[in-house]
This record gives sequence, C-alpha cells and structure tokens, in this order.
Amino acid sequence: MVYPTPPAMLLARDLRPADLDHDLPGALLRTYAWMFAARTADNRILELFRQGLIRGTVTGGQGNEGLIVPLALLADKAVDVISITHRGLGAHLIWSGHLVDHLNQYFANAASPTQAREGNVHHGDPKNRSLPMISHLGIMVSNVLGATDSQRRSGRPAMGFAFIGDGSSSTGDVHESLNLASVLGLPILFVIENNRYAYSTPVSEQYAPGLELWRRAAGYGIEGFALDCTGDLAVILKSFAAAIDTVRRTGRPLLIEAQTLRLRGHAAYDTCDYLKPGESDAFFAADPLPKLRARLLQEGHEGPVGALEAEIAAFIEACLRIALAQPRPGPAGMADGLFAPPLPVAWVPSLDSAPPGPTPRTEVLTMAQALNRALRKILTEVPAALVLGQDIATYGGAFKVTEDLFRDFGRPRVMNLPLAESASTGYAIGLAVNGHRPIEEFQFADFSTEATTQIVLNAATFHFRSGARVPLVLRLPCGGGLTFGSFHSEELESFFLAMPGLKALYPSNPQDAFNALLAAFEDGNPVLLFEHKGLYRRGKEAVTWDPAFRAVWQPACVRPGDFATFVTYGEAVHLAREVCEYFAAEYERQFELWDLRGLSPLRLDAIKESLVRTGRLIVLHEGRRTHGFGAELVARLTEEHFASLVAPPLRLGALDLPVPFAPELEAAFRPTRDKVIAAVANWLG
Ligand SMILES: Cc1ncc(C[n+]2csc(CCOP(=O)(O)OP(=O)(O)O)c2C)c(N)n1
Ligand SMILES: [Mg+2]
Repeated sequence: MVYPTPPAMLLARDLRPADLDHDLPGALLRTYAWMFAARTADNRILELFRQGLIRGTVTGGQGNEGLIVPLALLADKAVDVISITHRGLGAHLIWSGHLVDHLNQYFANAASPTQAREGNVHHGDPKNRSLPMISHLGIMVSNVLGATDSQRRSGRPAMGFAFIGDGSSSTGDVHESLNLASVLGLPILFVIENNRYAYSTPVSEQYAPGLELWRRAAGYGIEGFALDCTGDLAVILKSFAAAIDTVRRTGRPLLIEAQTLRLRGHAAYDTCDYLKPGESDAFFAADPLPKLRARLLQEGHEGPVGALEAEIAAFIEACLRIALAQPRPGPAGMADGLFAPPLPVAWVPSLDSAPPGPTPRTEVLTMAQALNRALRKILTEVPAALVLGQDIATYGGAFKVTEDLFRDFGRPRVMNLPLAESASTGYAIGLAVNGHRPIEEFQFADFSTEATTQIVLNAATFHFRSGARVPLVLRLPCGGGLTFGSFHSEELESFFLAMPGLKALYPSNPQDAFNALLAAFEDGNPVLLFEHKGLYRRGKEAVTWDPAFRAVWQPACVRPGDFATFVTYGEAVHLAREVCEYFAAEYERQFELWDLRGLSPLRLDAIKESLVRTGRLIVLHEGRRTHGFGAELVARLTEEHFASLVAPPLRLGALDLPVPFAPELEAAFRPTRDKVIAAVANWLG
C-alpha cells in the first residue's frame, strides 16, 4: 500500500538550535506546519469518534501543541528516548511513522502499530525509542530513565523526554523517578504539562494552593523552571533548545513546568460543566496556534501559511480515506503474541565460564551460592546483563546472593538502587526494552507489590501490545517459616500469575536454582524467579554445568510411585518427600512426587500421564489455599482425566490468614509435616 506523500513542510521533522539563530521565520513556519497538522488531525479524530468510527476514547492534544511540537522537533530522534502521553499526537507524528500508521492505531486496524491490541494514543515505536504508554499515569516516566540509560551505556549521546500532567505529578512513580534520575545522574528532561486540570480536578485540589510544581526540582537537587507554552513560540523554542542543550551536556535531569492548555476538556465525552463561566473562552483566547498564525501573517508569510494549511488538510483527508479502508484485525496469532521467542545465549559449557576441562567442574554449594554462581556466569558472558536492587552492591544483598559481584564487576553492571521498587522496576523495563538484560533483586518478594503495575500491567503486557521484548528477570526471595511475619514471608505466585504475560520458575534445590536463573535470563521475557528464603542455606549440594538446564521449565519426577500423584514446588518439595517416605513406610503406599519447577507456562503433560496411572491427586503448596496455585493445578490436571480419578483430589496449603509472626502461630498457619500427614491419612480414609 502506497501512502500519500506528505507535504514538503512535513518532510523535515527536525529543528536544530542553529536553525533558530539563522532562520527564525523558517523555524516558526515549520513549527506552525506541525502544530497545524497535529491540531487538524486531533480535530478530525474527535469528529470521527463522534461519528462512531473510532472506539474507546479520544483525549485530544488541542492546546498542547505549543509544548509538544517544539520539543519533538528539537529532540534528536536518532538517539533520544520519549514516552508520549495522551496529549501528544503531535509528537507521535513528528517522532516516526506515517500519518496513516497513527490513524491505523486510532481505528484499531489490523495494520496498527499495536496490531489493534491497544487503542487510541496508546502506541509508540519502541524500535525508535518511543515507549508506548499504558493508561496508568506516571508509570512510563521510569521507563524513559531506563531506556535513556541504556542508550548512554551503549555510548550514544542520548537524553530522555518524560511527560507528566499536573494530575500525574501527584503519583508516587513521578516522585520516585525524579529522585532516581537525580541519584543516578541521568539526562532526562521532565516536562510537566500543567493545563490546570486532571479530568475535572483543578490544580487547587491536586496540590496545595500557591505552590509551583517546577520548584519541586530543588528538592531533588536538579534544575527547574517554568515556561508559558501558550506564549511566544520563538521564546518557547529557544527555551526548550537551551534546556535540551543543558541536559545533554551535563547528563543531569531538568524539570520544566510548562503552562499549557486542554482546549477540548479531558476527553471526547467530557461535559466540562465543572469549568467556571468564561474559563473556556479564556483558554481559547490563549490558544498558541492562532497567535502564531497571526504573527506569521503579520510578518508577511500569508502565502506560505495558506498554502501549507491547504496542503496539510488535503493530506490528512487522503490519509483518512486510506486508513478507513484498511482491513480489520482478526484473532489469528493473538495468543502467540503474549511472549517473545527466547533469546538463547551461547553459554560457555562450564559452571564458571572457564573453558571446560575433560571432567565437568562441580562445586558443592548452597542455593544462595548456586544463584551467585549463575549471576557471575551471566555477568561474565553477557555484556548486556546487569544486576540491580537494594543493598546488592557492597553488602551483597540481604541474603548475600550477590556477594562479591560488585567487587568483581563494579558499577554500573552491579548497581544499588534507592528504596523505590516501582521506579526501579520501570527503570529495568526501560533498560530491557532498549536491549539491556537486567536482573532485578527484590529484597523480599513482599516488596514487589510496590511495583505491581510495572510488573503485571507494564512489563507483562509490553510485548503483546507493542511487539517489543522485555528480557527481565525479577528475583523474589519469598516464603515463610523463618518468623518474619506478614510482610517478609509471602508467597506471591498466584497473585502475579493471575495476570497474563509473566513467566515463572520456582526451584527447590541448588542445581535447579542455577539452571533456573540461566533459563530465566535467556527467555527474553519478564520472568519471576521465586527463591524460597528457607532454601538459601538449607544445605549444600553438588552443582555443575548442566547442558539440559532448560529442562527446568518442565516438572521433575522426584520419586516414582503408583498409588497417587503428588504435585508440589519450592520448599514444600522437601516436606512432601518426608510425607512420601512416611506413607511408604507406614502405609506401604508409594506416591509419585513431582516438583513443578516451572509455574508459568505450566507444562503438565508428564504429570497428567502420572495421574492417569495413579488415579489419585495430591497438590501441596506453602501459600494460602483459597485462590492458591493449587486451585489452578487441580483444575487443569483433573479436567482432562476426570474419568480416571478414583478419589477426589486433595488440595493442601496454608490457612486463609495473613502470615502470623510467632513461630507457634506460623506453624499453625503453614503446612507442616504432621499436618500434611494427618490430612493425607484422613483422605486415604
Ligand atoms: C494512575 C491513574 N489514575 C487515574 C487515571 C484516570 N485518568 C486518566 S487521565 C486523568 C487525568 C490526568 O490529568 P493530568 O495528569 O493533569 O493530565 P491531563 O489529562 O490534564 O493532560 C485521570 C485521572 C489514570 N489514567 N491513571
Ligand atoms: Mg492536567
């Protein structure tokens, strides 16, 4: 399909600071052309929405062009990073792609950048470092930090553009990201688009009256200033150009609070009845577009302005005709779009990256040490790999899993991060999307709930909605039994895996842990690695390079048996082994014990075969029973082979309570050897 050729004025997508000095009228004319294109496209999109030809919602950028167009023109689109918000169609048009591509997105056509899996302005162009937005405001800011840092690590003189509304300035992620950019020293231009409203909420209800948001910069130790983006475009262009130069040159963040406008209310459906009398008229009076037009006419550009307006309007209509006739999407291939294909590494076939000798090198290691060896191997063999988390550098992590890595690999490959799980995870996502391969340690799995949106809505959906991959390993020290109480003992597999797009491994021994970390790392998707704290130092076992390490995605048969199929994972494998031994000795019943290992995707074929043989199913896990992972396991295992069951399945887990603190209470809460034996004996009848 040949798309219409854009008008000559829209072929140039850049403005350089020198252009402002040498040919200011030309620069203003080009800025006007793009502002006019963005406005006209936004207006037409609104009309088409009202005609029912666009679904979802339409949040226009009308009034924001004086901010977004200059910035997008001045950015270096060959290296910089951006995440455009719901007021930034102008930036999308300038950054990359053809207008038809962007219209395809609005119409949810088959050829849309998101394959119609996302709507409205929720697209980006990750290959060109435009990171797509999700609805959750504030979340993308840290992604910009990560991708910009990735660019810089690769030696490119990049900077990032992060947009924040007056409303989203209140989110935790924005605060976390401003602090993170400052402490890491990242070249990010933070731009607050202050249009005085968040949906219907005026700024007086968003932050204390009289405050100016740009003054927050000082609190983060960065520069900041205010800029009226409804005013003189020459001033706006020069101010932005100077700010961009400062950020690129200093490598430090900078915060601009830009006064801007939201001429059409929050979205197409907004009644705007919360506006004070005359307020809307005042907005339109401040509109930068007619003001710039009047200036250009006054300066004698009537001819070019009229010509470019006619050309742009005709171009937009031609593009709309094409986009309206594009094929609709179909579901074929949708299910395969959840995960990206693996990113295999050509590993040195040895435990420690040394050339392999005639006999494979073996070390007797705890699980914590096995994980440390795997991290060391990854950092040695994959330059794009990096390890991030709290207290993981000199201290070696709360459980010493990263011990000595900082000493041997140094910063920035082994990096402490501030206490900000959400922005840290968003930063890791940004690094991953741009080609780095971060491994993030959460100090305790419990604290990953702070990053829930980043994990389950952003990272997990990224590939599905954009086609980009997010090779990210999230290490989660989990589980109880150590008298740590409710907030340091959680089992979160059901919580996270209720949402699509995450893979998960849960090893039960040192060799599997070593294998699981390598397998998770080369999967090329967001992978949760559950590490039970009780297993870190449970004992030492021989660990070696295992050419079949990817088999850790499959369940392992720990003990053969014919009477019942017993499925579990993590620390409970050890408990289950004792239970199996007890029933073999006391009841002469042999249970076939399976260690699940891979929790997502679930590979249950071998266990199903076992169940067909035994006809009896026991599922055990440490987490709570209600909505526990066992519910899914029992359902999946029995729905196909229901007829071969000779007994109802037995599902064992913890009580439906917060994890209690005292050892006596925790023992009553968790499955223990005696309780499991009693439950199984009762089930046997
Ligand atoms: C975290 C979050 N909460 C609520 C919403 C719903 N919502 C969508 S836009 C919006 C207002 C945003 O205001 P602001 O940040 O000022 O940006 P503006 O729309 O004014 O450009 C709200 C509340 C959201 N998208 N994200
Ligand atoms: Mg706002």
